[in-house]
Amino acid sequence: MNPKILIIGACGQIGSELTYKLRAMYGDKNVIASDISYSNLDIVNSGIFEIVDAQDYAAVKICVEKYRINTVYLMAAMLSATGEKYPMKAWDLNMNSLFHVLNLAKAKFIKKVFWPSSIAVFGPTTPKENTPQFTVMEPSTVYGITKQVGERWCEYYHNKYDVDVRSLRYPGIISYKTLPGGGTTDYAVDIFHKAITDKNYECFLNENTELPMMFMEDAIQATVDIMTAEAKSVKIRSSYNLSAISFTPKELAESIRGYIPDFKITYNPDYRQEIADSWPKRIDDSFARQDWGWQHKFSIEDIAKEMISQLQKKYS
Ligand code: AKB
Repeated sequence: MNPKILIIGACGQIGSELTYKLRAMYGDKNVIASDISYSNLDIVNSGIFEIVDAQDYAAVKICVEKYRINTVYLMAAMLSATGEKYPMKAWDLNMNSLFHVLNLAKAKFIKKVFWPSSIAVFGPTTPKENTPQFTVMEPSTVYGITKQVGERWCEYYHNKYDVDVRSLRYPGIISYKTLPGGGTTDYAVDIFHKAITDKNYECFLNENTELPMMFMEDAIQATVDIMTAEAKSVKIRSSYNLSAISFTPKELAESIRGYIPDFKITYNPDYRQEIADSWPKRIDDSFARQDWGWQHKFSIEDIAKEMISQLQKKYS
């Protein structure tokens, strides 16, 4: 099957980089970017772009039919921190959009779906070290609840209706092209911008909060790998644990000081601390490594080097 792809939520942090990567792989005409607004002009101007509200089933279906789409990457979501401010909006967006895409696949309008889950599916009662693939999952955020429920529905649609849906539990993703928005792990991107512009950063998590993180290039590679793997290799149809590195704000600040020696960090934890405290520190992703060959490339040192050199160019 030659992929004809629709990316929903293409203006966001991961959606935008996925758009560039998939266009490089499959050609501009075969990758349609869409979002609810023109919030990222680089993406809007980079190829075919459609305004699509992920919560509007008819709008998604019209776009799928117009371009004869066979593969959907559903990247639209409200993340953990914003979700706590708008619980019902987070529930509606995260669940309605998933059902629309799963139902389009059930009705055979599309053949393959990618839907991101998150480390937010885990909660305070989950083991925090080497969190297993199959373990206690009692998420304490609305975002985490939507991701956990979404995983159950993905597996259900796969088992009952033969829907080819594939999913990853993303950790915090670090990138320089598009800013993240509304997440608890966003500090790990903001810190680089502020290190370059102000040499100073006030962190909303405390210094020893260890969380799983990953460089964007690794996250995109994992997404491409799972989507191009043979169907029989993708044995888990809820969502795969996915891991690269883990660090604390203090450790990240130390890496940044390797390039910006006078960088200073202060700590002023807010409501996001409780969210971070409910998540694992390190994830065991051996199923992803065994089933479809996942391997990460970027260490914390690689990330600091790449982020600083790219952002120095951007701000110069
Ligand atoms: C968030 O912080 O909400 C996201 C996530 C870990 O899914 N980056």
